[in-house]
Amino acid sequence: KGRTPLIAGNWKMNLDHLQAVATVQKLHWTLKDAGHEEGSVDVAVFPPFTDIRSVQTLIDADRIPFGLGAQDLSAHDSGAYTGEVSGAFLSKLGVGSVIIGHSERRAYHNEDDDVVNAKVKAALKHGLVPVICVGETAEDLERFGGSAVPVAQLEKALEGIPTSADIVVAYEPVWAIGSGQAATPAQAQEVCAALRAAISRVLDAEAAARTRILYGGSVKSGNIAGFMREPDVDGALVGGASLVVDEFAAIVRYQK
Ligand code: G2H
Repeated sequence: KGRTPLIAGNWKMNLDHLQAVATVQKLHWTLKDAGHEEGSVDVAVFPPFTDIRSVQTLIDADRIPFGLGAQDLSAHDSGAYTGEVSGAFLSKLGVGSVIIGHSERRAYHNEDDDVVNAKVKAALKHGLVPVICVGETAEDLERFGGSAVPVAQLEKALEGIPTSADIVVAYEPVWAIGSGQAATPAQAQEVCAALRAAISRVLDAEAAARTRILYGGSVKSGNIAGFMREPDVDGALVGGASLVVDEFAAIVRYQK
């Protein structure tokens, strides 16, 4: 594929800053002890905001080769937005990427495609790689098939961004999230290929070829290899299974 695989752990609202430090340390040593080759697969963790400073300090001190991301950011740079966190603050803390438009934010915080587009622009402005989440509900799947809704969401998310933008896309069918019922590799491939075609249309062919598209939704060590064999699936966004170090390490080592 020519794209380095990316295994990303979305911790959601789990693990306080002390648990976060212990988890990252344990993950690092578990991978090292297993002889995991650094650089063969990119690993990134997305802890809650309150953990970020502690995790960044640890990663820096121990030279741990993990990417560090946030789970959301404000569309604004600063100002009277109580409770919001600016991308400027995140990048100052050494954060490299940020999840945008996760279905839980769309469902519980009314984030629509316009908000997602504004947040993607804010992330890029502050040097953060947006991990743009798209996906259809069970009802969408029934009515429109798998690809239509995620493709429309992605087209809107990418509106007005430069073709050179460094982005990641995560395809997460809502019906597969936290449900234990993952998509099949063939279903994931079909939608990821449609998403890559959308990137080519909205940005350009070069952007489509270099952008990593992840599958997310009940990924575990037992099903990761099947997804990774698909030509347009470049990695995974892992929720529940990222909280269990041995399980997440096994996902990172899916080639073994
Ligand atoms: C989908 C995924 C992580 P889980 O939300 O973004 O979670 O792996 O628990 O289905």
